[in-house]
Amino acid sequence: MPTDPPMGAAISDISARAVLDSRGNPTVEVDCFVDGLLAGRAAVPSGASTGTHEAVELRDGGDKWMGRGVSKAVTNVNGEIREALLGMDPSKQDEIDTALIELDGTRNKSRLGANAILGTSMSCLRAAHPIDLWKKISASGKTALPVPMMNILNGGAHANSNVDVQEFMVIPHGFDNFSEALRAGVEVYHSLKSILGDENLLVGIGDEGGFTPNLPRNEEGLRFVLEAINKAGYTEGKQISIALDVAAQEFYDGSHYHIDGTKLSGSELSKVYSNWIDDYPIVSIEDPFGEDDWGAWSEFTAREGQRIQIVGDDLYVTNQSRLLRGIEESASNAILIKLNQIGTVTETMQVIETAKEAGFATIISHRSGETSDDIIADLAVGTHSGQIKTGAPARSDRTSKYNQLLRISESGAPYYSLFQR
Ligand code: 2PG
Ligand code: MG
Repeated sequence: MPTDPPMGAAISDISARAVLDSRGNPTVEVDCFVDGLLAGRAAVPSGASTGTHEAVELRDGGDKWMGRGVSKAVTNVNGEIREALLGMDPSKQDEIDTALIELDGTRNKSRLGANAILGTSMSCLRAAHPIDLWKKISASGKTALPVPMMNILNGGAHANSNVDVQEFMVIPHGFDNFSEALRAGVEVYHSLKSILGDENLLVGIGDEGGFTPNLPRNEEGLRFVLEAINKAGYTEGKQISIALDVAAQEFYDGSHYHIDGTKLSGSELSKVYSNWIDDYPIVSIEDPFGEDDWGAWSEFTAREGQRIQIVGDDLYVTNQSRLLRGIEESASNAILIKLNQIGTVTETMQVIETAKEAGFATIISHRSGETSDDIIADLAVGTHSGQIKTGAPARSDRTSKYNQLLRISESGAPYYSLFQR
């Protein structure tokens, strides 16, 4: 059984390669060796509906891999980054990440690539704590298994359908422990499959494992998910509720939102959301507006922030200065956390801390392009974040995170209490 490296241990090698992600694109995987032994390995995820303010994912361009190769990022890890980190103490995550940020020298990690930097940062974190990572990263000593947000109907950039809303999720919040909540969410997934099958709408699954029907209107997605909750034998609102990730930037032209074949202002779109909240058990909406439409966010949060969780993803891109603006302007009451939006473990932890201090809810999230790397499960528990968003219970790139949470749940870590009514 591996243990944490002894005091005074040193990084003896860093080595990267390209592996495949869940969409068949190359991504960076990094190995961190301590005192001659492989101690930590990590792979970097990749988004499709990325925010323009995210740290830069370095891709090769050109013809190979449709331009999506990562050989430059791999070379950066195996060359400059390795050189800078050799001999460092793997348990000094902040020193490692500071060295990476300084070596890159740009504001958005565009020189070495946020994929090269994050793969290294995560591999060092794992090397420092090969077992029970979730326990070791808890700064406050507080840990909690998160409530899952399970994306069972995929639209937007993750599906080949006419649905504008990117993610229709279920949150099984009315259960006493993680495994019961997960089971309930899985049962709803299967009941949605049978409902869509009966309607001849079962055409396959999207990038995050949810079903991808064509629907006459986005609201139909809400109707189907509600029906699936009931068909599985659960009470909506009390046991299981609905969360949306609208990813509205994807249908925003800079002044209007193109949804359901109509063209709406931010204010008009916010009324659509309010009607949906009136009619369906919605408890959370992510990215209801574009990434720079700050006014629409603040107006909506002022009106609905007491009723539901309003989550900034493309708005904040796990970036401290954008989050501080959001806190200042009351643009939302929650933040989505993605390691690769900012590019190091330390900066991610700082953003989580800042969000919590401001009373924001925090949700640790996967990307639509994933690998079987399950580090976000440990991150969610160890930071006491409360919620994790990691797709449908389908395909190993999504279930690896749920399965790691099941393993952690055996240790008796407490379960987060969310939206208990
Ligand atoms: C999102 C994510 C993950 P992507 O918008 O929240 O679900 O999608 O990784 O494509 O940005
Ligand atoms: Mg999102």
